[in-house]
Amino acid sequence: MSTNEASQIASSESLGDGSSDETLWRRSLEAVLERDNLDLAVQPIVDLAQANVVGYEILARFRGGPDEPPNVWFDWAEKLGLGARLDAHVVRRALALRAALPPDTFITVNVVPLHFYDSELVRAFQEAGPLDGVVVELTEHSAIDDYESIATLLDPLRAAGAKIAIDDAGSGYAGLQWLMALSPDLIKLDRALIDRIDDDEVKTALVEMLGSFADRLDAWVLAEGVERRQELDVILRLGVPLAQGYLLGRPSLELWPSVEPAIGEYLNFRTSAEMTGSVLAALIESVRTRHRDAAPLDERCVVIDEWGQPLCLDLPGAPGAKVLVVRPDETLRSALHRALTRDATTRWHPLVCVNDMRQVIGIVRMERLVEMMAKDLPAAAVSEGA
Ligand code: G
Ligand code: MN
Repeated sequence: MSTNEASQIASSESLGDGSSDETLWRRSLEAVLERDNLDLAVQPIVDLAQANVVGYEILARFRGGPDEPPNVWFDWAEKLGLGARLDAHVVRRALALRAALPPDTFITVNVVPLHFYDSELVRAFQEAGPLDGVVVELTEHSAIDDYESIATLLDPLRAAGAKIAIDDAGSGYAGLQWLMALSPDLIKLDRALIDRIDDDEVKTALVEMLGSFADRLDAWVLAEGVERRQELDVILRLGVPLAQGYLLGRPSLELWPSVEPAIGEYLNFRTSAEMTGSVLAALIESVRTRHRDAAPLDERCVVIDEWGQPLCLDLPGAPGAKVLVVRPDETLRSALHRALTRDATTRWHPLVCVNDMRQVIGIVRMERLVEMMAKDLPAAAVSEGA
């Protein structure tokens, strides 16, 4: 090596222009494409009303290269011009899983819509024959100028039986224009929209809006990234039919993962309460509990005895507050009446909902009760006051 070459290498390294990174990534991606250095993880998609798995998102997990998360691999593939080939490869592998798919379930596969301009990806779908039970998730990371022509490229897939989903809806690039051009069959609400939705009325309103938008398009809505029970409670209250996330089931290398048992049980309980026509049941939100001998928590919680029965309520600024107990089958009117006849200091405290054994199921907040009551008023009563 001449001193000139050596100094060039040294300077390119010190400038950090990434050319050595580039070589490493190119080699690793080629190993995926040529030697199939790839595992598929599968994450359950849950029908909340039935508490069962109706589909599975297929997710790529890369082997034997840089220890980076899958999105970094996909970004590098894009940067090196291998994006469409990588999508095609994962799609081929995913479609082959259909042979073992449990009855009456679907799979979803992720693709970048612009890659449909590449014949390699088109071929991966063409060669798979009928596409019933396949949902194609369109994942966009950059702006698209021509929505209509991409929609046209999807027609053959739809004709072969595939359904189309918009991934990460409500985030940066998956806007309303895209939704309108595509008329998707499924709208997957971005994780960011679900994260802490229980504390955020704006996110709640957005999910409600996307839900009614989906109704108009005759599409299903799916909440992604459900990690906490409180988030699940909100999407149940909003009537979102499908959900996915760590709470319901993590991506698994073992086929085919089922719903997290405790959550399945909880969903069954919620559904059976709703089947009996209980309005109150739909308003229940999860709450932390603590045994009376345990140290106070730094958030709202119900203090319970050894039977799981409520003793009092620790609220911010009001520890040890008296509880008002309700059953899921109590009428809205009765619960509201009993709540409002409490003394002024506790009148607006949440109610504690219990099961037949008087164990805590959750709480019902007063604002939800009032909101639901207002919805039940005849239109005349509402407009009269306006
Ligand atoms: O963009 P898309 O929604 O396809 O992203 C899927 C990724 O999200 C996968 O890598 C999966 O592991 C991850 N994921 C799935 N469920 C959850 C969740 O509940 N929380 C978080 N943070 N990530 C999740
Ligand atoms: Mn996805």
